[in-house]
Amino acid sequence: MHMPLEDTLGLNLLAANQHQAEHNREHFDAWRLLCLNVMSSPGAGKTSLLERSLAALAADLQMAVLEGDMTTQLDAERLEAVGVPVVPITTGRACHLDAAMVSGGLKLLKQRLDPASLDLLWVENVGNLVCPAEFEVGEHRKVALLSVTEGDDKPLKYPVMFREAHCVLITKTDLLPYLPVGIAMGTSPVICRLLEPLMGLIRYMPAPAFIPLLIIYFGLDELPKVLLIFIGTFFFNTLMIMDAVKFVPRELVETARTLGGRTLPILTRVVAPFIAPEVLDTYRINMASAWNLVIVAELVAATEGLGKRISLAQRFLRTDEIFMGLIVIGLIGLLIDLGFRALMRRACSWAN
Ligand SMILES: Nc1nc2c(ncn2[C@@H]2O[C@H](COP(=O)(O)OP(=O)(O)OP(=O)(O)O)[C@@H](O)[C@H]2O)c(=O)[nH]1
Ligand SMILES: [Mg+2]
Repeated sequence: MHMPLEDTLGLNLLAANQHQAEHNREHFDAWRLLCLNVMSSPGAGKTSLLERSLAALAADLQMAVLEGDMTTQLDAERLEAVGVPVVPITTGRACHLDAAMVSGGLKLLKQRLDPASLDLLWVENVGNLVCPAEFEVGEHRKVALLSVTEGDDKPLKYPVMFREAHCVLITKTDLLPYLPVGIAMGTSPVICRLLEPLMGLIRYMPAPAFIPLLIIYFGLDELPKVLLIFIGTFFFNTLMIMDAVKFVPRELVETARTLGGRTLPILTRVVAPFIAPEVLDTYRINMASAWNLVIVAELVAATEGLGKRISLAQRFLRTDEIFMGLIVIGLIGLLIDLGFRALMRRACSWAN
């Protein structure tokens, strides 16, 4: 059910806030300063951005910060350490700064300096992707941060924030190389869209059609058969495993990362065990294709093997031998399948 803020809290609340925001804005304009409202989900890097920006701009601009936080003054202390005046605004239970709070912060700021001496006033809003977008504080520009670890679906899930923002900064891009490809594909439709068509294209090329090329390049030995099985199964397996990785709950990965897990241990101890049952099942299903491809290779070009025997039997119209060959092929396939099921039961007993 769609319940916009206006329906639940009433238009008056926003109207009163808007009125105060316009009032703040008049002050900002009178003081000829630029006010930026920096917003993001908790921990996306607002204070870090300010720490770096304040240090980099300090020589050219006079700046101050209104620092919104629900309970602590930790961020205010971090920014004070850069040598810029900071007024902490503790919002208590409110999940955003509103125009009245900013007006209160301005009064405290005025006790420390003349706002007309400022070029730039930063407002760090409370970490939240929803409420801060609804409440104007009189800012000239809204800046939204989105860190790569949050997932690229956030603009879809929190549209107001990203629609209202004049500028969106992608943060923590240094972490991108550490996101395993599979997880990146599972969480990022963009990366998925890049790789999936290539995989899909090769997957739809029938493996037996590669046999002439394999014979030309690698002869009639074992290697062309192994390569044929590889072509016929690798891409399908890869796509299935990617899908399995997509369903690894993000909370598991993020919890492991928060507890200090590095990429390789997370892959081997969180992702791998989670997808193991599905991967083994994919291998089991694909084993049938691999087995079929061995027989096809032997039918077309081999000096021995079950496929070769069937092909010889056809030449001499020995249908009984052909039936026998088919039954043996089926039985071997069934044994392999049962072997895989037994392996799954032992290796992933916890998943049953
Ligand atoms: N790797 C990496 N870590 C970052 C980056 N920016 C911030 N961090 C880290 O992310 C954590 C949160 O950063 P903050 O700057 O405190 O985030 P915030 O948005 O101010 O958080 P709240 O005020 O609590 O909403 C800190 O441990 C930072 O060191 C970045 O670009 N790369
Ligand atoms: Mg902060």
